[in-house]
Amino acid sequence: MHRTPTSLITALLILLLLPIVASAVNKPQPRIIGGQSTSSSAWPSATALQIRLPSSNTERFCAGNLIAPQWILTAAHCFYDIATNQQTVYAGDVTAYPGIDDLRQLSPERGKTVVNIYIHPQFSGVNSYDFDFALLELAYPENQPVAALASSTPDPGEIATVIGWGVTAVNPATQQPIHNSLAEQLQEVDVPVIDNSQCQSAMGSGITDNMICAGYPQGGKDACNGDSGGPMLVYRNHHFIQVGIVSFGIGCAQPGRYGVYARLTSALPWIHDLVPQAQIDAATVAERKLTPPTTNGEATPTPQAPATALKGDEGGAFTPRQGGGAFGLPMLLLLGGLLVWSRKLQRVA
Ligand code: 4AZ
Repeated sequence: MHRTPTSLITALLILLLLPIVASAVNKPQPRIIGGQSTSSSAWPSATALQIRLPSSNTERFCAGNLIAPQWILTAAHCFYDIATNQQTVYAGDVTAYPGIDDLRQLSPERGKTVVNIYIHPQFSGVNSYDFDFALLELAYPENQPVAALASSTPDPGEIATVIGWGVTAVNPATQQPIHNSLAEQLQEVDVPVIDNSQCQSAMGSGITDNMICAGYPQGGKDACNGDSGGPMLVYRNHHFIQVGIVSFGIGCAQPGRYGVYARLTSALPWIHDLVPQAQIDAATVAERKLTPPTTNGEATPTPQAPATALKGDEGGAFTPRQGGGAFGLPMLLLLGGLLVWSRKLQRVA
């Protein structure tokens, strides 16, 4: 009778166990503003924007989201000068990096040319941030998955996920953002949506119907400087869809203050006019994850198959937000089976 040597089975078991051990070691580390590292396989439409500020010849980073092959949705204030309240940044000053998650990988080959910046006609400027919407038109279409936009606004209490490369730490003494703590790896954070009248009590009467507030009364989780323009998303019908855009705040993650986001439903007619192919609540949306968020920010592993495979999905990896979730059970069953089998073989030998 043919026998499998025990050493071969041991080697096989080690090979199978390695990914489980590695995923435990590589668990995302919580940041001070309360987020965790994530990847472009989870958020394929996330876009980094490198913006040259012509007045000072310095740079600013914003985020954006690819909503059609040639269109990025972001915040209008990214292209404004705070001192003069004027648009000072134009298409030639912006390089877009769609589909990137690690800013250490910015390279000229990955940078995409922006040919037009459209600012929402009702944008009120950087003193009040009403209608903080901008659309960037790329020179060429991208073929990675695009995000869908929500046709309805999120409910107070609903958990929203926010992503970006902004500041990850605030100075505990001054509550000021620590500017050299910009993230290299894309970050995500889950925050509950706050009712607008409650937000006005905390943030003042400048909170308009075209804004959404989110955060915890005790602070600790928030978007911050550099996250501007990035998407706020909610999980509906097995997909994440965009409901807002990171806009402004009073400091970051402070108790009694909330992060403020541009409310996407206020801009849908304008977006539809410029980008008729933008997906609204689309079943084909490619922005998806294996696990929906829960109120404490931890994952509940409920794997979902993509509704439709899209161009660019071939061979794509969809990672669970925490290591091991979807991988665990089948692998444990397989390992158990192998152990029983190897014991049997040893007894026979
Ligand atoms: C900013 O300046 C910024 N805490 C974005 C979001 C928040 C604060 C500042 C919200 O990009």
